[in-house]
Amino acid sequence: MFTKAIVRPPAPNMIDGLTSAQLGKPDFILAIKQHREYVRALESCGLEVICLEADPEFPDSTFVEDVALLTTECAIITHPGAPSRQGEIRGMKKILGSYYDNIETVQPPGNLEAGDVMMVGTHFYIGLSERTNRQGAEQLIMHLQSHGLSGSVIELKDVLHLKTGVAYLEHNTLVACGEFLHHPAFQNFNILPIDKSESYAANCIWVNDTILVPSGFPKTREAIRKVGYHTVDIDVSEFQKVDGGLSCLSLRF
Ligand code: CIR
Repeated sequence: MFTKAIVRPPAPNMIDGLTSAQLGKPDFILAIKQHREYVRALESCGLEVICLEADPEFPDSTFVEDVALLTTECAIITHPGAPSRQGEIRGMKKILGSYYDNIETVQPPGNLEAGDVMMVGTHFYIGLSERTNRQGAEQLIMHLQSHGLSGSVIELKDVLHLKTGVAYLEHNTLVACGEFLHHPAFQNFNILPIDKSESYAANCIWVNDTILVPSGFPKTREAIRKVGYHTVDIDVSEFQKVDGGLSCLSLRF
């Protein structure tokens, strides 16, 4: 179970965040409202939400998931592969120091964004992407192992981050689309396939047995409900415009 989440509201220049989405510029005021609803949803799942200050120096800084990996044993501060995001780790050590005794860091030339890391119990799948390189993944595996955890790599083909296309919903169940549907690493899981037309909804999140699903993807929501989960729809349309999804907006621990 998670008890806490860290979030950072978007700054006005989130509209200039990195993107390949071609969905137009986000509406900042709407993004703020959606972020508030997102926080409320986390709270309604029983989490204490720690809200950092918006950081206008970094347009993508609302996507806190990418700058740290929080486990039951340790926190690992990443080294984002996107140069414009590398400064986002500033201050992270101090923030995480309030919650963790053990804090590790990924160092260059290792790159790692934790949107590429999927936790399954004590094992962590690490996507090799344009943002996460082999050195970054190897450093992470070393840190995990030193705390009694484990990791393995998955080579990505089409997606930005591993969790753009696959999400672990506990109970040995995954939602997956595209390149992950038949990936050998995932064949021992119960896979709920995501329709290609709803691929954005593959980035949903498990929060204490409630699944937060992005609004507007009814097939995915029904597939998840059908296997017994309670779901909550959250509208994150303005974050989708800058390639962000539900998982990227918080660090849950
Ligand atoms: C980026 O390209 O870095 C941001 N615009 C979106 C980051 C999304 N993060 C994630 O999927 N974990």
